[in-house]
Amino acid sequence: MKFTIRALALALAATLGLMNSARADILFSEDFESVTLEPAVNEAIPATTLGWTDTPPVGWTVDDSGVPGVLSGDDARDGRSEWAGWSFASKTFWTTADTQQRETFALGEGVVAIADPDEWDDQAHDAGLFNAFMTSPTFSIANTAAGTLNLSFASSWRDECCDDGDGSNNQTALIYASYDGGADVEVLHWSSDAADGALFHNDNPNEAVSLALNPPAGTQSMSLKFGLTEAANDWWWAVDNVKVEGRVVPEPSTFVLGGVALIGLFGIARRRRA
Ligand SMILES: [Ca+2]
Ligand SMILES: [Ca+2]
Ligand SMILES: [Ca+2]
Repeated sequence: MKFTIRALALALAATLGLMNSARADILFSEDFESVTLEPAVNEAIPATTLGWTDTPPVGWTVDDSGVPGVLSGDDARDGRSEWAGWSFASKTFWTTADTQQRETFALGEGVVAIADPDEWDDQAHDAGLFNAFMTSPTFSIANTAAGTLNLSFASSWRDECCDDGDGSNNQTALIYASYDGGADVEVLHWSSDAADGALFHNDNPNEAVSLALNPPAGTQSMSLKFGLTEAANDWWWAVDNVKVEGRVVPEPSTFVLGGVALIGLFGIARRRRA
C-alpha cells in the first residue's frame, strides 16, 4: 500500500477535526464547597451541625440589599437571619431547618447555594419583598466556537405566586449573563405565575438544568448573576454544581505550527523508508 504525504496529512486533519468537534472544555465550575460554615443564629439547630454562611466562595459577590431588614444589621428585623438573602449551607443544615421536599435535592451535593424566602419569613422582618442576587467571578470564554457554549447546574425549585400582601408577588428565578462586562442579558426566567405561559416553571425540587449561551462573536469573558426576586412567604430556589462548557478553538498559529511540524516528520519518515 502506498501512502503519500498528502493522503496522510488529510487523514490526520480529518481525525483531529473529529476529535476537536467532540470535545467540550470546562470554562468555569463551582461546587460551593470552599466556604467556611458557621453554626445557626436563628434556626433551632445544634451548634454541632454545620452549618451556613452568607460569605460566598472567593470571587463571588452577593447582593442581599433587596431583602427587607438586612441593611439594618438588626437581628430582630431581618427575618430568620440564615436565609436573609443568598446563603451557602450544607444540605444537612438546610434540611434540618425544614424538609417539605428540600430533602429531595439529590443532585445538590455537600454545600449548596440557597435563596429560601419561605424559611426566611418564619421570623419577624421589615415589610417588603425578598430580592437577592449572587454574581460569579468573571471567567474567560475566549476563542470558544460559536454555538458550543453551555451552562448547566443542579436546581431545586418550588414556586408560589400571588398569595402574599396585595397579591402582586411572584417568586421569580433569574439568571443573567454579562459578556465582557456589558449589560445583563437574561438567559433564564422562571415565573411562579401559571398565567405567564412559557415563563411559568412548576415545582421541580431536583432538576438538572442545561441551557445554551449565545454571546456576541469575539466575546473574551463573562460572568453569571443568579437572582431570586419578588418573593414573600413562598418557597425556594437552590443551585449547585454550576458549570459552563464550550469548545475552545486553538489559535490559528498553533494549528499552522503543528501542521508544519507533522508534515516535516512525515517527510523524514518517508525519506528513511526510501
Ligand atoms: Ca456542592
Ligand atoms: Ca433574624
Ligand atoms: Ca406565599
